Amino acid sequence: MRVLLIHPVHEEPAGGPQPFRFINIMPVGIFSLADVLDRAGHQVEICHLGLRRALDPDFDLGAYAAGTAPDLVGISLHWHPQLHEALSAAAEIRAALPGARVVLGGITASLLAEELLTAMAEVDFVIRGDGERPLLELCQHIGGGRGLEGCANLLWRDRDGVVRASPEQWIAGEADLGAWLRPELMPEAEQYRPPYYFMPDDPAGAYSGTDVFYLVAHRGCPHACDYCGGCRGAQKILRNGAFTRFSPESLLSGARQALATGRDRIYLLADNSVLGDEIFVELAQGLAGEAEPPRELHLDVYRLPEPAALRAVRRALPDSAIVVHCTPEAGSDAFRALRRPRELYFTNEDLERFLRTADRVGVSSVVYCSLHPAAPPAEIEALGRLAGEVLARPGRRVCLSVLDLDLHAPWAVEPERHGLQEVISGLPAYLELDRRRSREGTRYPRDLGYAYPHLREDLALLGREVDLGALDNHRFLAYACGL
Ligand code: B12
Ligand code: SF4
Repeated sequence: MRVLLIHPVHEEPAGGPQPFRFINIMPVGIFSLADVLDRAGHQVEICHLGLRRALDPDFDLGAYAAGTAPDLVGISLHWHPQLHEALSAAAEIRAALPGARVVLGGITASLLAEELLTAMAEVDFVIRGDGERPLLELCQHIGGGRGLEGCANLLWRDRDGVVRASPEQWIAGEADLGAWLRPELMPEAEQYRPPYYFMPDDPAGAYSGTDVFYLVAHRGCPHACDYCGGCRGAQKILRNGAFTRFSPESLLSGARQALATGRDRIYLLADNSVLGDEIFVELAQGLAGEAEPPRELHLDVYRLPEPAALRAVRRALPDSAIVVHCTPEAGSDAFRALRRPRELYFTNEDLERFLRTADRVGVSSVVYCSLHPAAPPAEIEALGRLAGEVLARPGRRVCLSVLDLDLHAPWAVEPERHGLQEVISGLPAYLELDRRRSREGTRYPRDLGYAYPHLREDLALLGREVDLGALDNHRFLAYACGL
């Protein structure tokens, strides 16, 4: 069977108020899906729609699909800013190739599955949660060898238009995973080295410019940070709350696959509050054995790691740049205690101690903060102060962002508890948010999905405290400049 897996990106048009491309990084699991299908004998191809269009401005998805004639088209809808493009892609496929079945997957598709199937005739199926075995079973169904009820994690419309869900919720274990990278299953893989955001002046060049390869040490999350749509509440729906850890060997094999294709900046995101700091040390020590270790190793930590772990990572890879990414979110200890769960909490003093250790050991750091919609002025000032203090020493960066309202995030589920008055919910509201953005650009205060009435004042305050030019969050700057 022929399967085409499509990754749509969010495009804010050139000439619009805030032209940029976003969601350029594919879900890390997409190669795993493709690999599992390939090993089962199916013909699979991954198509990164943004990259294809950047390489060939005349690329026509419908004509391409009609030419390659896939039996099944899988569209990744992991991040909600992909909604508009994902559904446009589904419509183009349906118009060009009415016989092909269209399945959506990823976090956003999973959380909006019933609504998507009810409202969108061009979507035949949604796979909720992990996709490896369910996609394989869906291929068997299309080939005539399996009933829909027998495909795990699947939702579909029956003849009367009623949405049905298969009874089995399947959760991937480590043994079920495919490869972290299969470049030969993606024709444009060589050029797939995308940055986070970029302006569309030179899309082809921008897509080829970054060699970061992402590894995630687990699936699932037991925590509940206020803004997070992948928190334990969402994980209950996605994976029945299961937490699956990947072994250091698996992560090392992913890193090796990336290094073998010249991607020499490895980024590991790991919940070290569950897995321990050893996960970072083990990867670094494993990479030390490589003929050409990575140029950079980025470690995205859930809680601040112990100094001994930092030193061990540094010792293992003396010639690589090591960058630790940590997330205090809030500027003050008191406000942080409201935003981050207890098990991930640390004080500003802890943070400063950690950053000084990192400075001493020769490890760079990136510190992430975000503006909370209901932050009182004192908290905004504290955030500015914290950013200023972090930036006072070389080798450190601050990433300051304004967050969208993500589906099933704690502050979307219980807005009042988080000081929010108006929040959007449901497919039509997210579609409208996404569509309006693509047409008009994002305009404060209401285009993030919730009311954020004080933003102008907040930004002015922040501008006084820190040099905005020193902050590296493209999107934040784009918003700020657009005011
Ligand atoms: C790791 C991570 C990242 C990493 C790596 C992401 C990646 N490449 O996958 C980095 C740091 C790059 C990242 C970036 C962002 N992230 Co993030 N990230 C996560 C995190 C913590 C874990 C994701 C994960 O482990 N997935 C599990 C992996 C192994 O599997 P998978 O890739 O999801 O794929 C499986 C299934 O989803 C499914 N599937 C996926 N696609 C498809 C397609 C088809 C057809 C099918 C059938 C199945 C299927 O099958 C796969 C295999 O089983 C989640 C929070 C959480 N706990 O879930 C947030 C999260 C996914 N991120 C989020 C956000 C908002 C972002 C950013 C937009 C942040 C920003 N403002 O910049 C960017 C987007 C960057 C981009 N795409 O260009 C949100 C998404 C909310 C939403 N509903 O839209 C989450 C939920 C956190 C939050 N803030 O709420 N992120
Ligand atoms: S932001 Fe918090 S809730 Fe979300 S994945 Fe990370 S630790 Fe889990």
